[in-house]
Amino acid sequence: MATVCGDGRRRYGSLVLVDELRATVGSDHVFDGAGTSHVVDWTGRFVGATDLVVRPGSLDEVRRVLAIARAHGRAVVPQGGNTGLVGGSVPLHGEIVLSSARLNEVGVPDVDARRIVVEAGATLEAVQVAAASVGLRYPVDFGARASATIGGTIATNAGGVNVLRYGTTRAQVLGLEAVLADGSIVSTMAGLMKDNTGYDLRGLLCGSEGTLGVITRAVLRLVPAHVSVTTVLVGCESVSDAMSVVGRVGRASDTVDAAELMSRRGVSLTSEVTGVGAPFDAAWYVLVESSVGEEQGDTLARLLSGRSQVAVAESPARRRALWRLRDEHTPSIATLGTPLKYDVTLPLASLPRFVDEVGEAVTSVAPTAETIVFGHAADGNLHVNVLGAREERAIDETVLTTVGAYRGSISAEHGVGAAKREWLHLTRSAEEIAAMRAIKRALDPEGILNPHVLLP
Ligand code: FAD
Ligand code: 2HG
Ligand code: ZN
Repeated sequence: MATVCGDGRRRYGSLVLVDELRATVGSDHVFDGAGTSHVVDWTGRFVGATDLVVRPGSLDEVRRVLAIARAHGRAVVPQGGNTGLVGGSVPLHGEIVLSSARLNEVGVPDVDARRIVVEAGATLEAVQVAAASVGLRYPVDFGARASATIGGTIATNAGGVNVLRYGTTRAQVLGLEAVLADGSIVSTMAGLMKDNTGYDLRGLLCGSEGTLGVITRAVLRLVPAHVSVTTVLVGCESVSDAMSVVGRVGRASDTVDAAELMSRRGVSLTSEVTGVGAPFDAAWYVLVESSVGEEQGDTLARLLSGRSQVAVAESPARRRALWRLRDEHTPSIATLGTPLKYDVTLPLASLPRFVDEVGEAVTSVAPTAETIVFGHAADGNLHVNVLGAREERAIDETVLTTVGAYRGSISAEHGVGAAKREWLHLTRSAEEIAAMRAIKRALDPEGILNPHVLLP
C-alpha cells in the first residue's frame, strides 16, 4: 500500500547546484537519496525520491543551503529522525531533503533555571538522558524517543504520554532559533519566561511541519525528576469503564502523568511480539502513572482499590515491562502490515461512542479490515489503526468524517503532513485555512519549504 507521489527522481542535481551545495557543507554531506532511508517514511507507506540529501552542520550552512535551493528553484523538505507518521518528512515530489543529522549538540542543563539548550537534530532520548544526569526530566516522551529529534518534535508539536500533566511540546519550548525561507533568522533563544512583544513566532513555528522555517536550536523547559513513581495497569470491561477510571484518578490527583488506553487485541498482539506478559486479560486496559517529587506512597493504588483487575508495578523492571506493552503498540502493529493511521481527538464524553462507531464505520466500507484503537485517553486522543484494507480513500473519509461529526480534530499530535491535508476542512474553517495560507505566503512566498504538506 505504498503511496509514491510526484515527479519521481530527477537526474542527480544540476552540476552547478551540486557543486554549490558541496562547497557549502562538504562533499560527504551531499548525496543522492536513492536507496537510502531518507526517502521512505517510518511506516513504509510514503515512498519518495530525491537526487539530493544535504546535511548542513551549522546555522550558517542551513541559511546557505536554503539560499542555494531558492536560487535553483528547488523545494526543500526538512527532515529529523524521519519517524513522522503523516508522510511530511519525505520528498514525495522530488524535493531536496535537508537533514538535521549533524546539528545534534546537547548543551549542559542549567539546573537552577531548569532548562537546556539543544540543537534541532538531537534526539528526544539524548535530551532526556542529559536532563536525568542532573536530576531533572524533559517531560515529552513517546515510543520513538531514540530516533525522533527535537526539531521534529517541535515542528510537529509532538504530544506523547505526558501531555495530561505537562502539555504538548509547544509548552516546553522556551525559545527557538529558525531559518526562514528567505534566509532570515528568527531567534527567541534568550528563552524569556515572559515576553509579550508582538506575535508569538516561537508558538507559530511549533507545529508548522517544516513549512515556515528550518528549526536549528531550542531552549527547552525541564521539570523535577520524579522520585516516587506509581505505575498501575487497570483492567476495564468497556471504554466507558476505562474513561471512568481516567476521570476518577484525574479528579482526585494532580500528580497523574499519563493515562493510556489499550484494547485486548492491542495488548495481546504487543505481548506476543515483545514477549512481555500482560498480568490479566481484559477487554480494555488503562495504564496510569503518577509521580511525585518525594516519597508519597500509593495514592493511585488507594484510588483504584475496589477494582478487581489492578496490577501495580512493584519494581522498576515491572514498570518498564508495563510501559513496553504500551510503547510497542506501533512496531507490533507494523508486524501485521502497513496500517492506515488516524490520530484524532474527541471530546472526552464522546470517546466510548466514537470507538464503537468508528469500528462499525470501517467495517461498513471495508468488511475484512481490522481496526485497533489505543491512545492517550486523558487527552481524548485516540490512535485508530486500520489493517488489511485496500479501500484507502473510503476509510479515510468514513473515519475522518465521523471525527468531524463529533467536532473532534483530525490530527491530535502527529500533524497533517501529506496524509491528512485534504481533510483539513473537517477541523478548520475556510477562513482559518485562508489565514494559514496567508501566513505561509508571507513567510515563504516562493513556496520552497515543504510545499506539499499541511495546506490543501
Ligand atoms: P521527522 O519525521 O523527520 O519530521 C516530521 C515533520 O517535522 C516533517 O514535516 C518535517 O519536515 C518537520 N521537521 C523535522 N525536523 C525539522 C526541523 N529541524 N525544522 C523544521 N521542520 C522540521 N508522535 C507524537 O506526537 N506522540 C507520540 O506518542 C508518538 N509516538 C510515536 C511512536 C512511534 C513508534 C513512532 C514511529 C512515531 C511516533 N510519533 C509520535 C510520531 C513522531 O515520532 C513525531 O511526529 C516526531 O515528533 C517526529 O520527529 P522526527 O525528528 O522524526 O521528525
Ligand atoms: C503513540 O501514541 C504514537 O504510540 C503512535 O502516537 C500512534 O501508531 C500510532 O498510531
Ligand atoms: Zn500518540
